[in-house]
Amino acid sequence: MKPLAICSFALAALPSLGAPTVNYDEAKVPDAPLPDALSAPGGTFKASNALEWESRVRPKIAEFFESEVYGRRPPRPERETFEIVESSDDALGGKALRRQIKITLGGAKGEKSFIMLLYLPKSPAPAPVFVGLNFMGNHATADDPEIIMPEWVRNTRLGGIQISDNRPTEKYRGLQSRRWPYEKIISKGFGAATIYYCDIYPDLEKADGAPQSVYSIFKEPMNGAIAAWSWGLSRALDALETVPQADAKRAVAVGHSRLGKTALLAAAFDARFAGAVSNDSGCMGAALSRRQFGETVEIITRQFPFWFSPELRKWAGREAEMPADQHQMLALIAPRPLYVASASEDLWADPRGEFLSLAEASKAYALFGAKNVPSEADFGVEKPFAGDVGYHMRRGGHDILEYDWENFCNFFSKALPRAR
Ligand code: GTR
Repeated sequence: MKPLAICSFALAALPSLGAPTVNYDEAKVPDAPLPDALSAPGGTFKASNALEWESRVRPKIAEFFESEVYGRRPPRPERETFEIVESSDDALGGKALRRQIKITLGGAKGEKSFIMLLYLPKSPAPAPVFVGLNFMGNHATADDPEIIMPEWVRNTRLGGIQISDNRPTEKYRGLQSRRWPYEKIISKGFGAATIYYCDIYPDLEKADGAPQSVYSIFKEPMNGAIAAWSWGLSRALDALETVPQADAKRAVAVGHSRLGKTALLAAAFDARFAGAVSNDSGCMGAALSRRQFGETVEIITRQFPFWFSPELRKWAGREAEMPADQHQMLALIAPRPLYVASASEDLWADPRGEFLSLAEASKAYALFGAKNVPSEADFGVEKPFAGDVGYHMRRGGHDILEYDWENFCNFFSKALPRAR
């Protein structure tokens, strides 16, 4: 999609407002200095080593993002059960194991269940696993007749097929397989686990799906769809911990776009994730908010207020005053391996802002001894950087494709610790 088309779609979807201008001109990026990556919000204390970072800076940054940006993630549920409801040792043409695990979560006010689809390589040792949510139902991620469909889907249009009654359709089976190249992932020695994101929190896009979300099992009121989705990734990890052929200590949170924002939050707040991938996550994902390039706090909080803490709205148009920016969100993942991917035509997500954010976050990695971190010269189309953190900008538009996965696998093959 051309940037212009993305822009006019987004603006058309906005409620009537004095149309916000979307800036795609590098010369018009405000000259707003970034908060120091190693300083606590407010700039009172700067870490000069990893211990100071962990004890005096990191918790304050985490607190900022929970209270002002995403909302607080719910606690681990009181009751959790995992049931393998379908299994094959001969999936994907004999190359993989398939497990479908029903995850049931119980809280003070009820229960929620959904299914995690998992493919694993037939390897002698437990395999590292990419864990991500999907947009259209597990069955849309592969042309595999055994994949169980969700009970409810959001009304959407895909491959010319419109859903208007919230009922899943066989016609969606495999329609998003280009985004989930399982055979490639398996051939690289990784597993892949996925859950349909609306099973966790329905993304109604024009209204808040909170009443049907996982939040409904808790007594306490909660908000923020991204926080809920990221919490869902942690529940996927709980399930993975029960699968002997999966190495849950080497699980990498992955996601595209709004689900890339989600993957970052999951890894930032759940230290069990060994790493994270942000693909085209853009505004309130990897991209620096201060640049106000492409999507801004103003636009995203008008269009999707329920994705975030209600507090975020007050920073619309005041990005330069925000006590922390997204490079500090990325820094929360240090020293675990982090990969940020952009796409050259996806200006809405601000590729340069995503890259600069990663480069700044690398200062936190350096505190832990990282030496191979990106600099300005590493920003370019299809010249992947794979050091202590990773980055690439694929040629093309807003999507997650085999080229992206190939590079994620290459990076994490080296960056993840060896199996213990
Ligand atoms: C857009 C939103 C982006 C991104 C995207 C997506 O409408 O403005 O922040 O999250 O949706 O998830 O595809």
